[in-house]
Amino acid sequence: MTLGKTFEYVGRIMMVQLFGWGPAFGCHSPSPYVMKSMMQLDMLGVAYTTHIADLEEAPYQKAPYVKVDGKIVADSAFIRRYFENKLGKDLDEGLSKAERATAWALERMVESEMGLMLLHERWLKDENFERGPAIFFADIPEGMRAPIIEDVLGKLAMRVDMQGLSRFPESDRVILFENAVRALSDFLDDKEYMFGDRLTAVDATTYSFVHSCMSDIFVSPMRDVILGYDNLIAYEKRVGQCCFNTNKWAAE
Ligand SMILES: N[C@@H](CCC(=O)N[C@@H](CS)C(=O)NCC(=O)O)C(=O)O
Repeated sequence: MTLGKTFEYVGRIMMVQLFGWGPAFGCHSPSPYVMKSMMQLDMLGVAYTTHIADLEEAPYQKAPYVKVDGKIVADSAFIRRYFENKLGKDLDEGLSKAERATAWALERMVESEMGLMLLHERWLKDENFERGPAIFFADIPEGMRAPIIEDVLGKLAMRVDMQGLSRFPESDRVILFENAVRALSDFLDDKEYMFGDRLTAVDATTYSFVHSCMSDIFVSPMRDVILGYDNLIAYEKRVGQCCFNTNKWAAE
């Protein structure tokens, strides 16, 4: 889909293409990382077109990635960095050193703690896999589908097992998840955004993962945990209304 589709720097017009996936699983994207990059590109004033990711061309076999005049930049952290450098902008402008350190620690907590739980809940619970991720395999011919799914799920299960999360009983997984959610809620407190009345980089991460964990198409304790924190519910609604008020994947 074309959205103005260019941005200008030092007198040049550049084509920016963002690769990921559009609305799915009751979310603006099935991938919180794709949502994070969409939001950060918008915050930086970068216009882009959206395209379905081809994980074989993606340098790390992951989305999001962008193409800028054909050059690929991959990983949401590096996409942010690339455009901040290119445009001489700073998504954390106005934050002190201590606030920047806190922002980065919060971002990595959200991605590692909530991200792994999200992966566990969506992919490794059979019922949820059928409700969501199974769609990614729908185009594979039936005879080949089951072994491919088994291979993918085996690798994901190994990853979650190595980290240790799936070795805990569900009640303990929920305690860890809630620790992260409570930290976000306590930090947000009664502010509009994470660091006050202006969006900063970590809002893109926080919003995208909170929004993803609140999806009501999956059977998971994640949504119920978040529903216990009124300020996060209001934040999710507020940021969604301001930053995702159009479907940028409509033509895909
Ligand atoms: N560190 C990466 C994480 C991206 C990521 O994990 N993307 C997932 C979708 S949510 C993906 O593409 N997974 C495909 C795979 O690992 O095979 C980022 O920040 O962009």
